[in-house]
Amino acid sequence: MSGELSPIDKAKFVAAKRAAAFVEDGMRVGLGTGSTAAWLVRCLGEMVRDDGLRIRGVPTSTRTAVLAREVGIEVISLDEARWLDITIDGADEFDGDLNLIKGGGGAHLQEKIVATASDQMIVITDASKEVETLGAFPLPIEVIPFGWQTTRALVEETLVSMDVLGRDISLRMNGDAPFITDEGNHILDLNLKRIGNPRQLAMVINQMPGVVENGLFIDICDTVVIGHGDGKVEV
Ligand code: ABF
Repeated sequence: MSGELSPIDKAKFVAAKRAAAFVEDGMRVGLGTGSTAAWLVRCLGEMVRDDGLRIRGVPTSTRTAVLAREVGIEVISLDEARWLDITIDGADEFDGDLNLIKGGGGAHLQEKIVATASDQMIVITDASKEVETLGAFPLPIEVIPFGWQTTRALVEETLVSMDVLGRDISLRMNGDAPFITDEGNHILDLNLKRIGNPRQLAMVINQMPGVVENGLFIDICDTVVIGHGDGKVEV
């Protein structure tokens, strides 16, 4: 499956392969979104096909659901599963406390619901996503389309009152039209540069009317599996 891969794909693949070893027969598994999580879904599909692994997967996006079915994983909804044994997903940034920024792929709402409903969350990543302080990657906020410009203004005012330095906020686009999430919402990307207090920021942002969910994952991730281009893996 891995063939001749570029170093970055090799790093993602080996992280996914290592994380797949955490999955045991009979588990209900949250399936993340993104290119790294796609490797995981393919690895699990191979284990289902070749090793007889029996799992039920809860995808965190439409595209992951399509891939999971394609590779032969039984797909169920979160409400059918109710609770999951494990969720494995990618991330855009992680820090030394295992706090994350997610949502670069536009799926952080479902990803956070699924990860929170799991006994454990494992993040799979390459080493480039490790940071001392979160925030170089723009923080995604999912907002409802109604009054999104008013919501953006409120987010901006709040950042000013919190003395957050970067306040560049953009509506995520898909070509000429606003990007639409699986839940029919828009995404605002906050270019903050540095998030001094991610816990506080996550709480404040989520209190605003119009905001559905932010991409900060605080105290949700239990383990990070880091893949390297030479095939080495750190857990
Ligand atoms: C998902 O996919 C997201 O939360 C994150 O934004 C993105 C990471 O993508 P990739 O693995 O392609 O870098 O995990």
